[in-house]
Amino acid sequence: MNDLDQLVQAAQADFLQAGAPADLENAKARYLGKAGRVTELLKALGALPPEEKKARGAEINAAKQHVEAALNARRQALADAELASQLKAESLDVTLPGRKRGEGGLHPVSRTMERIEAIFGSMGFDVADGPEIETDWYSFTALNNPENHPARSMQDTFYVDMKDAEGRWLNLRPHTSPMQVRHARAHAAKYASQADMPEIRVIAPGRTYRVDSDATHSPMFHQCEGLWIGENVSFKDLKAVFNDFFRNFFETDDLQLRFRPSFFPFTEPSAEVDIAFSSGPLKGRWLEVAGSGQVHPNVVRNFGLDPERYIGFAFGMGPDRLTMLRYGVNDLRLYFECDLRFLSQFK
Ligand code: 2U9
Repeated sequence: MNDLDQLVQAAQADFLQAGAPADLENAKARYLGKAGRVTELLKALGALPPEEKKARGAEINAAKQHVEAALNARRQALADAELASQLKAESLDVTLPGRKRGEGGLHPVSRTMERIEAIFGSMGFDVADGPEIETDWYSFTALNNPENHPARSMQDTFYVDMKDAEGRWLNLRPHTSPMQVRHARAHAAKYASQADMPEIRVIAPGRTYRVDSDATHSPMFHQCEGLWIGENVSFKDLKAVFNDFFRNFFETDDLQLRFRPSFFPFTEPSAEVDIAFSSGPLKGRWLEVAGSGQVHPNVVRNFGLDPERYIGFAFGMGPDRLTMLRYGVNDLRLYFECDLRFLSQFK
């Protein structure tokens, strides 16, 4: 093997050793750079006698071409390896199923609230909205609760350690009645002459708070109350409203309604309302679903209306419980656990 063959072999081995483009360029300089081995050989040609120069020059050039070919081959190999590893790192399996965007849904209690609003809306009821932090007057006094009524106690009602601008203690409303008082007072105040005042027909759905927490009670729960006040509104109308409402809500006519005498400070007479289905899983059981009554004259007076002229009824129900009955939910705590296995059933 002559010196040129050895040089080509050495260059090929060096280039193969280079693991990165920068190493390869350094190796190239050792052969083809200004002071590289091939360049030195070409420079040495000048010292040869003319008759040897041509043949030796041709041999060196042939060797140089082999070195350049080895260099280019290694460059290509390194570039190919780089591309392959890049492709591997960014690999995309186009056969994988697409990622779906999760589809949300309303909470079952929100669905019930919307359902209640829609059904009462179809019967001509407005929907009232109002503050969850209330004054004593709206939560209790306006509703004919005596000063010493137990509902006012700290065992039953959450108080806020703060008074309003007029020095009245604030509480988290224990029912949605304050909204109806506000609505009724605003309604009455709008009509200077009560002669042309339209009837008050309103429901008040929303969050309510009581000091109560166990398997069937949550300190935050929902209520929907309703109020219908006019010059000639009677228990007969209340019965018709409930009949329509519960048949619509539970989507069945297989349903009986029962009124049981009861007591509330804000209504007189008062009644609890039970329903019983004549088919289905709850067949034959009386279920308490609402409270109701004829609005107490003192409460009507607190609306700013004359109780000798205006009369009507009010009712209250618990959307949390209505949701349990409608969907067969057996544990109140499921509402608050944010478990998608439960929630995704209500889409
Ligand atoms: C005004 C006057 C009277 C609302 C009424 C009830 C009877 C009642 C309970 C049912 C289930 C509360 O969520 S619950 O536990 N409610 O029994 N509520 S009458 O009476 C009113 C409302 C507003 C101005």
